[in-house]
Amino acid sequence: MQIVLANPRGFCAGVERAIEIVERALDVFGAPVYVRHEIVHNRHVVDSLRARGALFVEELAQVPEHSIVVFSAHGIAPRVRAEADARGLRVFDATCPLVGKVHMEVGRHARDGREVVLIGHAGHPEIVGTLGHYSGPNARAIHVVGNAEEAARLQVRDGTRLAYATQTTFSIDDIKPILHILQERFPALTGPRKEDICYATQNRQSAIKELAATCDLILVIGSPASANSQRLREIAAQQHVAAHLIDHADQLQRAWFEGRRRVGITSGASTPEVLLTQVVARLQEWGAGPVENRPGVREHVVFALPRELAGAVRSGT
Ligand code: 10D
Ligand code: SF4
Repeated sequence: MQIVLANPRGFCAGVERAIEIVERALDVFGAPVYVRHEIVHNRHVVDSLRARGALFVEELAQVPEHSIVVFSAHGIAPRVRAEADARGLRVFDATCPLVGKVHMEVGRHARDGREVVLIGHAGHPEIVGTLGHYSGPNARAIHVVGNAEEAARLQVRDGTRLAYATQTTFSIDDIKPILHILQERFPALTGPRKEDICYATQNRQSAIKELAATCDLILVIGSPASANSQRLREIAAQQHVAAHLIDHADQLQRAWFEGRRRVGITSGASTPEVLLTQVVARLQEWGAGPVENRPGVREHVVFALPRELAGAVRSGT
């Protein structure tokens, strides 16, 4: 059995930055550093930071006044920032700048009086945060649409002043029929010049599609809460290739590999490379052959630390 690795895979620039923010905050201020929500949706990352003194909470009410708190990469609604300020918390915001860009778009639509279709998965923390940026007298004129059926059923107040925005990790294939239906129904629909689906999502989804075309089994390494990892598994399955999402090597089942000749492996944007290395090692213990690392798009995106944290790192306070 051959092993083929997708490229690019694993950490994106927003995840690298978010993890570094927690690590630098721990270096400068010591434990505990509170983190609102999992900094990224990966169990290994969260457990490692917890071992260093990060305390993960879902609500700021769980954070003592005047503590250090980091907001997760998925972003927050403005009311969360206001609550942090009211409680005297020192905040370092790890919201990915590309999620922040969608927040700004949605805020602008609200100010300009446009109704918004937010294409994404209802209840996901990124969507919850983005919804919060649509405020003002029109606050209820934003609608979450997750699939073509919901797009066909959508009722809006004024289809002539309608815009869309998307979750950054949505599927580049699944968005097409949704947009097609919306554009047919609401010809005046406006949107971002390019969809809000980020570069890292697009590159990982293209790479898995290419991989699935030549493999008879796909493994995606990522945690169940990770939307972008879930999308990678779905894209492989949509190509009629057996595909499993696993958190770590111990979840591998020998029966999956019977009769398989070429297994493709990738990892979500929040998955550390060490987890993939462990999966490859386990498959090789079970008799797999050498590893082919597929060529792919090179990513050069790097996001700077928030200015307040960079300053604190320099001064030590
Ligand atoms: O669930 P998800 O794919 O949105 O998040 P995860 O933490 O797995 O990956 C990073 C992606 C972010 C923060 C959304 F942009
Ligand atoms: Fe940012 Fe994209 Fe990574 Fe999300 S997946 S953290 S939007 S770079």
